Amino acid sequence: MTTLASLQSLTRFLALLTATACFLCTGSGTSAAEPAASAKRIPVILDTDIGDDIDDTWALGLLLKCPELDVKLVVGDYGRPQYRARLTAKLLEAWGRTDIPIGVGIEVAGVGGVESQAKWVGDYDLAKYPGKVHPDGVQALIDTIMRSPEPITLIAIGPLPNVAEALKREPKIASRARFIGMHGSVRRGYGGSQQPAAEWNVKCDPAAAQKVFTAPWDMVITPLDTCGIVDLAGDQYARVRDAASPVARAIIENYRVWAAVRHDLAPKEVEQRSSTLFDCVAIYLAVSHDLCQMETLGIRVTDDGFTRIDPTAKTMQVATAWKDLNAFREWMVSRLSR
Ligand SMILES: [Ca+2]
Repeated sequence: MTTLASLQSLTRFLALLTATACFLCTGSGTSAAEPAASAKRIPVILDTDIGDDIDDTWALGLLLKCPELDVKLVVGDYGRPQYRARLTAKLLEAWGRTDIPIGVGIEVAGVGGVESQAKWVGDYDLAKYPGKVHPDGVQALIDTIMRSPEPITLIAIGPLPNVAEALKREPKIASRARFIGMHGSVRRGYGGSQQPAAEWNVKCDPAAAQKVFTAPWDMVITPLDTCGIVDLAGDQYARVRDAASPVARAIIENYRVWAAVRHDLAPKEVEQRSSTLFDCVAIYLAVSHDLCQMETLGIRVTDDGFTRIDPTAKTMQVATAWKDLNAFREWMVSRLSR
């Protein structure tokens, strides 16, 4: 008995020693902004309504500035498939990232508004994109997830017709991917309003959102509560506006073109601040949750596009507040401006 007790004691001591060594090696203070060179990269797919609001263009640029993430595919969602694919292709070509495949999303009838970055896209010919273009972007999304040896992180930053269609064609994708979305409005609405809203990405296609929000995958969302109050101004904005990197330059060029078409901001304002950068928070959540207050909540999508807390609904991690919004802005600016 004495020998056994000693052995158990020694085993416990060795386990403690190992745990301590692991803690010291990984470092509790490792910064999300400075990933270890040896860290394994996370395979991701971006599903985006790029070309409508300008924040998707910022988010795509930010995604490429995250060495933690390995982009396997970018698919345009919510209709206008050729416009979104051509804009994505021209950006990726400008950024020297034509190794990234592009998926052409499904057509959606009745998508209104104008193609607000069409002037920047110009006469770009998608057939000349040096990388791979998948005419059936939904199938490419399914195949990329199903063929991946490790789980894919699907980052969705627009309405969800593609993702709902993918779940319909191949429900098994939900067991082989995790979902991170810029969706919903839980306790806050637009601009920090106390009144939750039917958030655009959900409201455009509530049935698609219901399908995605009930699929059996791990889900993380940034609703308006966190993403709806993110913008850049002053010195932080100027650092991106004046940065020499191709990513920053193309983002600002597109922002100016977009603003001239949309008239959301006066030309003078465009030189002083960004619009709301909702989608950039979803990119951040693929890298880290440290700067957000995360809650595990049951979320139900209503038929009119609201996202209500409901303890009987599927649970997900929800970024409901910022622990340090300015640190997030700094994280974003340091990446975009380098
Ligand atoms: Ca978007």
